[in-house]
Amino acid sequence: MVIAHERGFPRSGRRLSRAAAPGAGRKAKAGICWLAAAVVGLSAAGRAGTQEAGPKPETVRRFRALDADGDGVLSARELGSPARLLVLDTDGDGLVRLPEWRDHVEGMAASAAPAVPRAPATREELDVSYARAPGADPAKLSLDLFAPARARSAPVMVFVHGGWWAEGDKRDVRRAAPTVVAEGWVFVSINYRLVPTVKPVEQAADVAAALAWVRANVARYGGDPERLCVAGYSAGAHLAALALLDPRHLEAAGVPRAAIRAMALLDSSAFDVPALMARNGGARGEHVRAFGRDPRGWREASPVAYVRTDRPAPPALVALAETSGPYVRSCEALVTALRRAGHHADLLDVSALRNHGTLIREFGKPWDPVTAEVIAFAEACAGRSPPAPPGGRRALRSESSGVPPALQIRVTAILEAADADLDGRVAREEARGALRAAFSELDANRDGHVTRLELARGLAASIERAGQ
Ligand SMILES: [Ca+2]
Ligand SMILES: [Ca+2]
Ligand SMILES: [Ca+2]
Repeated sequence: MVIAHERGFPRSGRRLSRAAAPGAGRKAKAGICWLAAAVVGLSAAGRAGTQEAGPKPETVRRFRALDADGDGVLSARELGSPARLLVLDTDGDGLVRLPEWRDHVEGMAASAAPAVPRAPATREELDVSYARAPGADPAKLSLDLFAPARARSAPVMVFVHGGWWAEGDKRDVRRAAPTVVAEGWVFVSINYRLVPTVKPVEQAADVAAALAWVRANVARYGGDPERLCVAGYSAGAHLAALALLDPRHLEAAGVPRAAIRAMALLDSSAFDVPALMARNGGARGEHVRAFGRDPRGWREASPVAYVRTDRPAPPALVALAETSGPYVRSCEALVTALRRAGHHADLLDVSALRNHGTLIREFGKPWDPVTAEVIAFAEACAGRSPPAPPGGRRALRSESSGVPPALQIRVTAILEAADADLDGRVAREEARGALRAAFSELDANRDGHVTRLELARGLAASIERAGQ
């Protein structure tokens, strides 16, 4: 069944829940007024005169320093870039007045709640059977597909859920669909048969079979069958790596290796199965249930065992959240093996922000920095943005990933005002005024659309350049 629909219901990005904590009395009330004033100012600065206190002297001094012709307003030329005008001109009249400037310089650090963007117009196809097996539950060999409503040759992200090889469902990551679709990607979440019905090696074969279905069918939904990226979490990261690195799986499914542009592997302790099982205290009951007690089976199910110099491997982003030994050793072992064999592998340490559970609980939320990293890596590997930098180890430390909450609100407001066809992005034809002037600067991958993440990154960069 195909459902094409426009989910264009507006959702307010301006929540005041943090300030409205119960029992905080008079102080909280003042806090609500202050936050409300700051937020209203961000969206409609012309009304910022409702704030009682005047701007700080330093705010006025900086404003006047930029106002070269002394007419009391800042033009795009005086600001130095159309992107800066876009951030500051909240009433859209093409000029920045003192209240708008004041809201920006005095309000950007406000701890506003993140803005929830509207879900993009999406074409969904749910519970599609991708393979059959004797005696198998058909629901376990099925997938859900979400495509931008008017996609054309869009790259495709295929997600493999987690759950100790024995639990979990493709619906677990459904919340990621609008976020990935808004960036112009087709998003596919797959099921696979579970332990104890099958073993991990057969689960990896299921993953490869799902990839074969996607390759054969995704063009019907506007996806590009030559640009698939595979992401997985926990057991799903292990299965994705096994399906892509043991060449027998893709061969048996008839999927050319070159069609797989990237793998994003989120926090698995099982990339090196023999090391996990042999180490005293490393393996848990769930590992024994999945991998058994026979060491020969461990090696066959171990992704690192298939990494070789003379065998291609997709560029890898390995995210490490859990700081316990087995996860650290597993993620480091895979990245080290891939790099030693001459393949691209990034280790992204997200442990300052996430643990194994919160990594997936937050994944796919609109401003989740881990999701933004996965999309940026996939974009680079799919050839839609500059190539990924040489493999290295990086740590994520900031929840807002360089996009302060107040800027998130501004990005959402700009997008929703300009996005006439509700696909979650601004096409060049949709852009007006300062957005039109800044379009080329903001459309980092030059695909004719400015997405939410492109807008957020571009505007954050323009603020950083201006030293505000
Ligand atoms: Ca203005
Ligand atoms: Ca649009
Ligand atoms: Ca773009």
